[in-house]
Amino acid sequence: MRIDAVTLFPGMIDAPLSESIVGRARQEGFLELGFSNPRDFTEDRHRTVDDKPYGGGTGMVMMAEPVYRALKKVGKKGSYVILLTPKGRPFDQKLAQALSKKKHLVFICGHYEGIDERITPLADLELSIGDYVLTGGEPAAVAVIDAVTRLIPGVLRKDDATVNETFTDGLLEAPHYTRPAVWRGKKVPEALVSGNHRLIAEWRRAQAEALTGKARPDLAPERAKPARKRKQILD
Ligand code: 6GU
Repeated sequence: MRIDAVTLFPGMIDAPLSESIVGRARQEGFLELGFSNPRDFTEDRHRTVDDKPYGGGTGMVMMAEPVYRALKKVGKKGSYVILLTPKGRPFDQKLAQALSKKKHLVFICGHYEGIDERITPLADLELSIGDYVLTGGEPAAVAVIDAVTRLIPGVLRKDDATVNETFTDGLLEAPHYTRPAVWRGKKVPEALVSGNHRLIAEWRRAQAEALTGKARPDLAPERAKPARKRKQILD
């Protein structure tokens, strides 16, 4: 897959995505990551990319033309263009899966108070990573690119590493343990050291349902809801 980011701060995306699994995916050619900087498409002496908002107010707004030119430079016919904004659709695992099947993604990262609204219609999707405000779209692009890249076939050494994980079946994952079997007096749960694969699978399923019902009842399937919540629905 190829991904391009339209950003004034390519280093905020390039550096974190040069480490660990995504860094390796780039080196091995599973992901080609490119950048297009609106500042490189300005023509004035100061390379101006932002201006005061019409109607007044605080902060600066990114000007449409440099962003437009930076986008034109990387956008092709089949590109899927994503505008990162806290006003966008909330990102989730389902969307990560859908995006991992695209050939070319282009992320437009706003900074300052945002981008001139006339850029919005150029995007196929407005996307947010949650209900809080970041200084710009760059950290959001990192999160989305990370979540998408690990779903590209071949990126994770064990293909089934994404089959049973958190959110894939709508549940949080069961807890994990590694050696030693007893650490500072705390034992690993009996089922996990039993060697009985059916028992282990049942234990993990039960843990996942209990944990989801407790920590995230909003995303829990009905069987994972705490008893009190289930009753409320019947009341
Ligand atoms: Cl995509 N951008 C900004 N600036 N803030 C955010 C966000 C995006 N998603 C959540 N908060």
